[in-house]
Amino acid sequence: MDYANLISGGHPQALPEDRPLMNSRVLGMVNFGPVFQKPVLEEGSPFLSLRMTSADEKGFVEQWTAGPAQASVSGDLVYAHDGEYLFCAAEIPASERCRNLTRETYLAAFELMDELGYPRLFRMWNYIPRLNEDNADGLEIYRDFCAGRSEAFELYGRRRHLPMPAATGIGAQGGNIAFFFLSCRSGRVTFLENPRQMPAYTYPRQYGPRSPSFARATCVQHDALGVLNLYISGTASIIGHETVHRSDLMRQCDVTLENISLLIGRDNLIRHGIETPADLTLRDVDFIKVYVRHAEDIPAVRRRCREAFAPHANIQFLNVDICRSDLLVEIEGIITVPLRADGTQDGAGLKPRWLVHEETSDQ
Ligand code: 3EB
Repeated sequence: MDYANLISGGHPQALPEDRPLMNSRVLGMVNFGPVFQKPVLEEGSPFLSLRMTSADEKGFVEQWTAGPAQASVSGDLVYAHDGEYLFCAAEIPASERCRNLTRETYLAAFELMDELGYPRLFRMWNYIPRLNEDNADGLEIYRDFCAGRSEAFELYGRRRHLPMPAATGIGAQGGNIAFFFLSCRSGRVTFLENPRQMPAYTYPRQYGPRSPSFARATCVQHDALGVLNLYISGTASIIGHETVHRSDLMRQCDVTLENISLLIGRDNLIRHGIETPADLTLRDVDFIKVYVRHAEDIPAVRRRCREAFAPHANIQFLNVDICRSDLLVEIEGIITVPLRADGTQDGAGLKPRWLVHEETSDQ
């Protein structure tokens, strides 16, 4: 795989829809770079390129690998699955109002999960250019997106119970709206809320016609594996349903980090029926993405995050808009917890690999 070419915006060809490829171990790849490209199959694996950096930064590639996977394209959906996990990426084509296409694309994705037999949706990422700008009706694009997404969950929920997954809904520096998600077949999936945050799907009307559809985290366990994975949603400086410390960057960082600590702390895990051998803290979080609204804030946020997280943790900082215009920073991550007393495990569960381009490595 020629990552340099991918990162710099090469033009991989989509494969014909009727020729699924077998035996790649790559479930999906997402480029966080300067060029948007809708999802395609690239060397037999789903590949989505997001415009999340400026032209002179080169970003990183997030790679999800699993068992031998089968990949295909269905309409706007590009996906791969390995018998336990499904990775699926989609673009939502540009329009004056995104509600309807968001609903339809989400519904198509839910149907795919069901048809292929991976109904346990546990993590979604949504990238929304011009997030805080108004659409043709004067409705903020993020709120318009939330309306379509919420309708999809509601409509689908009438047919089959579909709990809301951990998610990120974040800005992008260009391109179209795009998302990707992970679902599984047999893993035990638990959705977590934060004791000091109102569930986002019950936010009051003041934040838009329909609330955001996501849980604060998802725990995925495969009993035979000896590990569990905790996928932490984008987390911000929100207490109850209110933004706190409106124009204070460092305080917003602190509240965000506290929110994550409370979410993954022993009391909250026990409240959700999850037991881990040791207490989880910020030092256990990896694959951390820190979204920062103003580029000039990145050095200060980086310093604070480097103190809070473990020295070996993978962290990337991305300069994009955040879904409330008063939020300055948002943080997400993944935890892998060994469960057996003897420390043995038969795999690491599903976590990504990051292929980081030198220019933007965080050293
Ligand atoms: C919040 O807590 C901050 O719309 O999918 C965080 C994570 C946020 C996911 C989404 C939004 C989303 O409300 C924003």
